[in-house]
Amino acid sequence: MRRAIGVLALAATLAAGAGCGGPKAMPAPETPPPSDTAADVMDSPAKAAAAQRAWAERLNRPVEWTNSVGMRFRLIPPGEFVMGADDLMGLETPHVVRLTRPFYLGMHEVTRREWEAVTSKTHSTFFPGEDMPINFVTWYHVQEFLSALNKKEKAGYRLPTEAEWEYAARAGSSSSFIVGNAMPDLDRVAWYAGNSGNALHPVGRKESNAFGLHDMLGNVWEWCEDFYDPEYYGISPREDPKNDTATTFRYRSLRGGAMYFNAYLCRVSHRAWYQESRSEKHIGFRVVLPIAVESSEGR
Ligand SMILES: [Ca+2]
Repeated sequence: MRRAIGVLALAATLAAGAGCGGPKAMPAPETPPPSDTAADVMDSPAKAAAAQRAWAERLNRPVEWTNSVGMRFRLIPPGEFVMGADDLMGLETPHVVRLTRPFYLGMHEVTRREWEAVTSKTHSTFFPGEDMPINFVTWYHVQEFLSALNKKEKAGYRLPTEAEWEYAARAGSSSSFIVGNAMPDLDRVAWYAGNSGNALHPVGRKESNAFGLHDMLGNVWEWCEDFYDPEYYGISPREDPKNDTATTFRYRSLRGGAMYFNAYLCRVSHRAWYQESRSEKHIGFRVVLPIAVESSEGR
């Protein structure tokens, strides 16, 4: 545990110094949530998987969808969950969050092949391989990728909010490592310091969660949309929280841990941060495609 805090403190110091359906376009304007939505309480993986199937049917959309550049997505149903956990530093205080809209989330971290297909540029050459997660990306690099992807598909792709990320990663689980709380459980779902050989690995080689998402824990740390504020969830709204207030050093939230880091930092509730203008070999991302919901589809 001492190492975990040390790594966290180092990160802060650095930042302070520093369906299987076929490809098709899916424009997705943001729309208000149905006013009578009664969110499912996602308190078990089985319930999460059932809600995913039910919402796919309700929306007449596939559970799994592939876009025009081959990026695969899983449908994430709206729902309510307990975000956070009791942790050593009091940064993860448990609180109830309700997400009111369904969305698609990348099944994998964005890969080098996908990055080059969207931007027509080579980026990082660290840990080469087409199926490796793209790395060494700043938050701004990610915005450039999203802009190019949105132009290509005439859609509204974006980063997940921190709440969306944790909700999707848990997929109904209350365990630290999604499939359990022990080290063998983390081994099943993540590349981390204990099994990665200090290297990135091709995406999708570890077990998925109940929503069908891979590598939410470990491999690359994943940028989120929110500015990082350690106290945000003490004042955040219950529904669809997102911190848009810039902090002094423009920290953005990072989630999931990475291949260089120990198990404590790869817990599903762990909150990390980094300056948006900085990049590292262990930082990448995955993307959200919002799904428009007609009011008649509400409950
Ligand atoms: Ca990851």
